[in-house]
Amino acid sequence: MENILQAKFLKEMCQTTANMYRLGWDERNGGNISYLLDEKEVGKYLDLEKVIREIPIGFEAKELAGKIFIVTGTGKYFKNVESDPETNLGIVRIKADGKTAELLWGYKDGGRFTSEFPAHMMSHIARLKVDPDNRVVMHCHPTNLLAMNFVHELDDRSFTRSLWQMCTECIVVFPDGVGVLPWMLCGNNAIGEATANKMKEYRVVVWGLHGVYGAGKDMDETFGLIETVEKAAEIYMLTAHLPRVNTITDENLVTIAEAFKVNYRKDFID
Ligand code: 2HA
Ligand code: ZN
Repeated sequence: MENILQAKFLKEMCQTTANMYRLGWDERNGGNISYLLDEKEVGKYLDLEKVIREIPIGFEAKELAGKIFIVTGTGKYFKNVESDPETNLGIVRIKADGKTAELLWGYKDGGRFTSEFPAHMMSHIARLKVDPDNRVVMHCHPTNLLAMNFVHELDDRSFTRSLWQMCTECIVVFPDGVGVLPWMLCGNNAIGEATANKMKEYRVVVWGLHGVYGAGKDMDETFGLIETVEKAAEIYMLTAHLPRVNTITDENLVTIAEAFKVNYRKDFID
């Protein structure tokens, strides 16, 4: 067996959580990441027959039976993942019944996966139906995006338009737009179902007055997606209270979307 601390997926989890912490998106235990792994790849590092313990999931994730994820732990701080991955992360396999997860590695102090596991798993199910290459679901609390939630109406179309208008390349990075949920109680199946429902259409879902979910085919793409949304929100917050002299017009948006041949939400253009 090779040393799991050298595995690319483990290094990616460490680097990404450290980056997100550094950017101020994950204070205290804020945020969580789940990453769908390749069984053969995990098999290089772990005996897949050896289950440490079983953890109830709290809903039925039958569509994900047999799939293996590396997931941040509940109550754990992104700040600490890099220095102690085995306590702050876990590798779990969904059992055939869809109701239980088998712990293969990690959560060394007896911990378990993030309280947002239902939202993560339901989002994976929804995204895999749209894009079989989807691997990553990421949740965090980016500062400017959260600030924007307090001064902008929480509506998919108008929120997306405001973000697209803030940076020329936004419509290229998230042509599918941004879904927005109202404030909801977090950590339960209801917010998971609402998130997954938006994930049928969007790779970015704003949790009103809370944070954001992003999904993508790899860590860089998913991180870059949230980073771009947060950059746009930062420009919005830097300019919202000032007189607007110049603007990226709808005609500009269409011009760039067509030049880059992205399938943008035509119904979000005036
Ligand atoms: O796990 O961010 O939404 C901490 C959170 C919950
Ligand atoms: Zn959160």
